[in-house]
Amino acid sequence: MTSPNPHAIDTDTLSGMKPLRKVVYSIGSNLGDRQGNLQGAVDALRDTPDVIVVDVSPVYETSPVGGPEDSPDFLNLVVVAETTLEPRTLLERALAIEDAYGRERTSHWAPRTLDVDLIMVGAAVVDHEDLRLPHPLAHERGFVLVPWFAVDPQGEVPGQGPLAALVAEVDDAGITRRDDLVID
Ligand code: PH2
Ligand code: MG
Ligand code: MG
Repeated sequence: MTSPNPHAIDTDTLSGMKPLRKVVYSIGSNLGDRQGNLQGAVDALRDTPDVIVVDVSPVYETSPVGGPEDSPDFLNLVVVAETTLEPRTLLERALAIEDAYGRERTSHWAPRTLDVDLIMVGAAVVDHEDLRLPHPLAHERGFVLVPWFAVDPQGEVPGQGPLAALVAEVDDAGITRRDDLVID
């Protein structure tokens, strides 16, 4: 809230504090030790300074959307966290985590050991070649919306609306919850 007093001291600025913003990641794997890769990505996010993991969704087995004809099924989950980091720092961290799990950057849709996608960072709107926020396809992807809604039923995709409404519209064929695959 803006103070009615224009001379009021902004204590947040004085103390160097940055606001905590909600950050949502979609994580997927369809190559190698899929569950191990997801666990590693979650561990790496938990180990990231200034990222506080709030919720990890259940694991879902999902049919590949796009990609080559013979693309294997994915395991997907969503991580909800709070952070003081900037979107670009969060993206760099995501790419570093992918690299640590043997991600090869061949073709855009090739099967991958690990994909860590930034879905939203607070109300941030970013439109750069390598970073778009909110993720421009998140609101129509069941493998993002279904896991996310399971842990954040009040959540929203900024500019697109509540998850509850988006999930109700999305095609959830080929999305199976795998409660036998537990991520710590
Ligand atoms: N990721 C993609 C393309 N297609 N399909 C599923 N089911 N899960 C994904 O994570 C996924 C995808 C691009 O990153
Ligand atoms: Mg992706
Ligand atoms: Mg990606």
